[in-house]
Amino acid sequence: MSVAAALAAGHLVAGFVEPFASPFLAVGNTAIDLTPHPVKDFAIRTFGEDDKPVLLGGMAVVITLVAVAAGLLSRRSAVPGAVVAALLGVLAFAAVLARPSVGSAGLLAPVASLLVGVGVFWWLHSLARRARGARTPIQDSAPGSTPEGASTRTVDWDVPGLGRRRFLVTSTAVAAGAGVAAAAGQLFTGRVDVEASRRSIRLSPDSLAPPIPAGADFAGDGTPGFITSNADFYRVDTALSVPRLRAQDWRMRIHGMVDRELVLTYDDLIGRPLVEKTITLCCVSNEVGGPYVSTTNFIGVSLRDLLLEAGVRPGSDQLATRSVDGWTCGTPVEAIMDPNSDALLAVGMNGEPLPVEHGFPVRMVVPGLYGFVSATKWLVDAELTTFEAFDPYWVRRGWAQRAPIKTMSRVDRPKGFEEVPVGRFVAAGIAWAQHTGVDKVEVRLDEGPWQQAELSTEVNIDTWRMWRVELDLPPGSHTIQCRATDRSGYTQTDERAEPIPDGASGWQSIVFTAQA
Ligand SMILES: Nc1nc2c(c(=O)[nH]1)N[C@H]1C(S)=C(S)[C@@H](COP(=O)(O)O)O[C@H]1N2
Ligand SMILES: [Mo]
Repeated sequence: MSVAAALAAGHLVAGFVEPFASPFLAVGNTAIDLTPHPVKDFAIRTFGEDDKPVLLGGMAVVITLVAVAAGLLSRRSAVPGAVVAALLGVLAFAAVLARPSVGSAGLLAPVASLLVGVGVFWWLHSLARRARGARTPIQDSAPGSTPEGASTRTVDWDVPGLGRRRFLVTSTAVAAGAGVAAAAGQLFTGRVDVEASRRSIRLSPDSLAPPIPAGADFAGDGTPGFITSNADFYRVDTALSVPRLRAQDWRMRIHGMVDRELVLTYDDLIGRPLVEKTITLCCVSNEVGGPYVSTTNFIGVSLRDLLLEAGVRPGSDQLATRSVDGWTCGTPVEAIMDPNSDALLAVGMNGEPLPVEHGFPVRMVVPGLYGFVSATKWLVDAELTTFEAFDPYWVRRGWAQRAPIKTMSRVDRPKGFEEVPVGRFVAAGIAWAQHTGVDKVEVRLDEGPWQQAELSTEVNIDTWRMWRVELDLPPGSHTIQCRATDRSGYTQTDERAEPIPDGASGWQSIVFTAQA
């Protein structure tokens, strides 16, 4: 009970001072940062976008078990329980301290947790002891005689007594209070009305992306629609609580190896020429055949123009960017300065301001590079530096410094183990080779000859392209495979690689059955 009160108190105080200082979330975030990569990968694979609720739920279970164990240990003396409450408090303090984005006011939250935890525990414990050990004098001697003369009996747990009732009432009240405090903390965390800030923004790009031509997808044959809706766009990040940054509070500094530092406000940014570009974004954690690839119309400002204005000093080869929650990313300067690159500081997706979980108010996008080296969400800082001098978040955890998206293709129809009718069957899927362009996709059935698939109308070389092919299926079990060739003449390798360090490779194989 006291641990719940402690966490709730911390969450409440954090709600007031700094959302990222919530001890519960800080422990969760630190757990994410310290998780060895294979485990994190497993979590993303197994739980997909539910990985965060699963983590928080798991933490709640572990904390409850620790609290129950401490309670059992404390039946005789308050010391073990108080020590556990204090240790949890110190752990929370350390976790909050380890968050790169929490200011000193934020430290109030775990301190509140620690004090409330130990205090409430001590208080409830003394009530419980009084309840159990209450000595009821039995009036077998005259009133006024000395207590030593009175025989006593102990009121046990199973004897309803005033003390016990008081203990139960008090701990129930503490539980209810903890619930209210946690809810209030959640409410105050949400007090920064980021949705109102989003709603007040109207983006009118100076140049629109060309309309998506009919024939850009084969959705009727099982591919995704060409443009992914904002709600369906894949989401990958390390943020347990989505950062809430209002556009009017947003500032970004471009500094480091530059001739002139720039500080931008949101109004400065959207006052510049706004362009709309259709771009396919992809995550390095995407397995062969995986879902972490989506396409949208990003609206933003040319990052190249901004860097030209700041003046990149010779020798700087990495742009290190940082999000408001402390995540970092390193992007090759040459990929941004390439005159054909559509590297953006993006403010919108599909005509709307960025959804909060996709980086509102401002994120980065560089076509052709995996998201972890290019797509910083909730962006607040950009420093021109070198690959030699700075390792960002994922590089410190064993991932590649440079990570261009690998030429890849995926089968969307048939699904694995699907049963389809024999005879004429249209298989379909997608392929991507951002910034190079897809030249052809080939498909083979049961390791037979490669057959060239029909490609959808190309939108631009930074987006995915759909394919479909007509097959004649004999009855029985089949395997279908696909491979893409890009405009550089490179054909997707069949060599299998794990996502770490620089992206998965290999041909997808789908096993399915044709039935008469
Ligand atoms: N602040 C922040 N930005 C981030 C990340 C993150 O963890 N934190 N993850 C990156 C990764 S790995 C990818 S693939 C893309 C995903 O962007 P999306 O969630 O909008 O699809 O965001 C990138 N930007
Ligand atoms: Mo990613």
